[in-house]
Amino acid sequence: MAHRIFRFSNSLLCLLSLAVLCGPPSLNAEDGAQGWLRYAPVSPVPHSYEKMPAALVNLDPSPVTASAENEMLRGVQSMLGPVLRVEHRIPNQDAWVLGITGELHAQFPHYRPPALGPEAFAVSELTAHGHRYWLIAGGDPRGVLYGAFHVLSGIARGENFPAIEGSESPAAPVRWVNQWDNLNGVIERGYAGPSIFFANGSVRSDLTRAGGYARLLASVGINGCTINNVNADPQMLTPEMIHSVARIAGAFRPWGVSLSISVAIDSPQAVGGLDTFDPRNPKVAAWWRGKVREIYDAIPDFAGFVVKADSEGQPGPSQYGRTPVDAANMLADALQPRGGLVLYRAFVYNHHLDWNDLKADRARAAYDIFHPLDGKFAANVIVLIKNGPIDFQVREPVSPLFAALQKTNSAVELQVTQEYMGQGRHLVFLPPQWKTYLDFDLRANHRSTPLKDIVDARTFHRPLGGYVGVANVGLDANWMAHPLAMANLYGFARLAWNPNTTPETIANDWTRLTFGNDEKVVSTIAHMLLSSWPIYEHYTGPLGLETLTNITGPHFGPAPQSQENNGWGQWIRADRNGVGMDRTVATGTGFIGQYPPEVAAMYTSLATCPDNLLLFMHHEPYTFRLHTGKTVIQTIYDLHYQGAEQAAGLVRQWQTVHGLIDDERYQKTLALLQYQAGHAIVWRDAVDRWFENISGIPDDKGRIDHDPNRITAARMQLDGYTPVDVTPWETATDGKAYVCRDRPACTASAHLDRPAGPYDIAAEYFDYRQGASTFRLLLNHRQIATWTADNTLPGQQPNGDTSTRYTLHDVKLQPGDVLTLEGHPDDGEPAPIDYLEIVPLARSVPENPHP
Ligand code: GCV
Repeated sequence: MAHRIFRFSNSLLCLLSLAVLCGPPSLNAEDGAQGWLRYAPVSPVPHSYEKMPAALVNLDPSPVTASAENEMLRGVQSMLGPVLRVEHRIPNQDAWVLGITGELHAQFPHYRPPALGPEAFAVSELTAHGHRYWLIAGGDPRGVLYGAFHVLSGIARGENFPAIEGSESPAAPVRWVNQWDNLNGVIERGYAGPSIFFANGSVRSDLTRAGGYARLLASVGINGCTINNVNADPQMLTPEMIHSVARIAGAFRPWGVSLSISVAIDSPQAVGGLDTFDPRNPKVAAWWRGKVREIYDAIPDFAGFVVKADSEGQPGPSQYGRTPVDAANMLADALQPRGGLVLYRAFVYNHHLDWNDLKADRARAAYDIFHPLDGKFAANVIVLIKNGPIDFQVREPVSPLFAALQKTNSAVELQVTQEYMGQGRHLVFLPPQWKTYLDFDLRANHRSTPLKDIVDARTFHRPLGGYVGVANVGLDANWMAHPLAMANLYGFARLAWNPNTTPETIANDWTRLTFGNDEKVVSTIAHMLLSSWPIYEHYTGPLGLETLTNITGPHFGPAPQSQENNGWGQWIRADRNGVGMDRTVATGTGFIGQYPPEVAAMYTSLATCPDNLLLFMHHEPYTFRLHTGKTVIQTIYDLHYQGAEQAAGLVRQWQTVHGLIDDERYQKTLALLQYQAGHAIVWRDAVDRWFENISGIPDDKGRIDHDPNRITAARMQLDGYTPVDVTPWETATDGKAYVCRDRPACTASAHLDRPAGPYDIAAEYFDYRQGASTFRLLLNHRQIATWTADNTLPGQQPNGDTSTRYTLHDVKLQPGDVLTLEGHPDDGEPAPIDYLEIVPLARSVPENPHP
């Protein structure tokens, strides 16, 4: 084994490849459908590829290694030019050789591979009979496939072959994505179009996208996909549906992605004709055993069930006085003979909590319910625990349940779809957040026990563990709506494969695969990705306040008050004197006491509790000084201004890659970043107003509602526009929007008295999901801009979900100019407006809507 030089034995191929390789990088329009598997021509070609073998042999007969073989042919041709020649036995010339370790060893007796377990791979070069063979060895067919994708990814990122050599194995056996797809084709918390699996109550006839999804997943080592919503429809278990779902499993199979489904625990009653779903009832257990047999008859490699029960209105074992153990073990018993798993979600809580009870705490629920059950779950049950104790907020502490289940398999559930994180409209790269959780040392049993080691099943020596990402890709061409959001799916998979991968590596690799290897592009986009989570946290819910979004609505725009005074338990307990949940043992809900002692002590002490979780753990006066020396309230104000500025900075950074990437993805991303910059201002203003109002403490910089550049509708001359109350009030100036009703058009005009010069003019209006109002901006009665409010934001009212900014750049103004905003309502959308903002050019940032 040794030499690292490839040799194309066929000089024609070499010429062909050079022709491809020497061309300029492609800037053709791209819609993102290829994800990170673009296989764009590599230029310049790393030296080591100039002598790459021209032949390929696959020693293994399985469909999964056939995918590896086809992928190698496709990738090498697309990136480097030559069409590899397929051989059926080891040729008497240099060749790529794919196979399971034993198969390779049979051909090359002196091959000494590292011990490869299931799904592991090794890539190496071997010299035999005077030829060089590039071996992609797998511990099993999946390993071969992962090895092939590893090689192709290395080529795409411009790596030399030596850097691609080596062996890898996954950190944990369960690396699944969940889809929250409903049978009607709507995806709960999906932001990229309808389901790729279902439409109108059945499985889609065209499953091309399902196969494409499995290919993407396999390329980053994901080995399972749960195809339907955890709020499961019992219809999933009808014989017809099982038969149809088998087609999806067929689309996944060549990629080594096993199919699983979410099941409703009341299915025996809902579709099985029984009069009960009591898990201790033998009839019920027998029904599930029969159902499992039926499933395996149709899908022999079925992976198992995901269960959400006794949660948010889902039926559960508590209806019969039974526990999660009763329900999980009954299912596990049915699945066990076929090797199936039960992923039983710990997301079980009472959403009718008593807000007046200062001891009540939703964060306690998972631990309180599941900790007493430790050691009672069957060996093929995995308790699936959300990363934090609430619900995928912008920042939470790690769930203490992970440290408490020491005799039970556990897996971490992360959310790839950005439910609380901007919903495919805000750039938020989540691997840095996930890494914070995975690296967090829970100090179980006074030892180093980072979360990643617990779910990798190492800490407590469990047979099973892993990672589940709620992905929710949809039929949109680019899978996740925002062109940069696929970085989250990629990043989830990279961390599930190896949780020690750094966010920097993930950002860098994804950018290279998605946008090419231009160093300026890579450094700019990677930097944007890596800075995006803190930016979003700054302008939404910093200091452990959770996201502060509209939790009783679509979870998108700002609505801090929605956290309070209801049974959902996402309280921040803000009042005139202070803010935050007291979760201490001494005076609060006792949640902190669920952590192992060292972590509990760290969160209990104000001296050691980190600022970024302070208000999750403690109720403090607004004047409390953080470790930074600044007060809580001023920090809230300042971070919101900082975050909005930084969001505007993302636009400027993106503009520096103009011309260096394809225009289609450039323009789409630009529009989204401009929208985000505008929405960050909406967030900033709403949250800061709300806190100024409740605390009674003004911003020490006097910024809130005192922007000298703003002309609110109330101060303009109105023709037809009338005020309406906005709920929540803080999402519009003085709690009012101005709407145009019963008229074809209305106007709001302002006489400007600005020094002559160039300005950016921003119009803040409300864009409902339905209706496409048209706006015109007129300067001295001459139109200078027009746009249509045709975005599909989640709302039909003027509020923080719909407030949107349009900016016209570089307008020359003179003292005495008259600026008019004219709105034309459409289809029930009354062309609602809030204000105009006239910003001297040097200070302004571009922010247009219409992603
Ligand atoms: C699928 C949150 C989401 C729900 C989701 C639930 C869950 O409450 O808002 O849409 O339901 O989490 O994870 O089960």
